[in-house]
Amino acid sequence: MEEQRKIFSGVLFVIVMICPSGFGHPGYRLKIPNGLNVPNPCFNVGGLWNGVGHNIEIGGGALNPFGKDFLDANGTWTQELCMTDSDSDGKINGLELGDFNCTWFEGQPPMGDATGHPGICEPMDDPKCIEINKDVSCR
Ligand SMILES: [Ca+2]
Repeated sequence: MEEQRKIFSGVLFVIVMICPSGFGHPGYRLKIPNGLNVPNPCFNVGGLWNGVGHNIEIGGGALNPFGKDFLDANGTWTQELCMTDSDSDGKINGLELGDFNCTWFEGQPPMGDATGHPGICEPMDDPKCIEINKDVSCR
């Protein structure tokens, strides 16, 4: 039993070491304005949404529309990505992430605070958002 526990711990350690992904890609979050401070749009949850490009808060799994657009932009905050409304809620990504003039670049403080989530249509109970957010998990 003790031996099994040691083997399990060892396997778990290896998995954790070789799979650093899944927790909101800290490196990617520094490549977008306010990437570490994107509000969680789920009602009655609060806090931050760390997996900014993903459908679940902790990241990993499927990409949300912003994650797909970010990938298409080769993981770079471009003028085009800033001007895009990835989640189709009527607010461009730059507005949601506090880069109101689309002038931010990596390493700079953003112009303002993030006002929304660029990959999740808000408000979430808006009829137009329900279909767009069908893969989003608020658990
Ligand atoms: Ca939007």
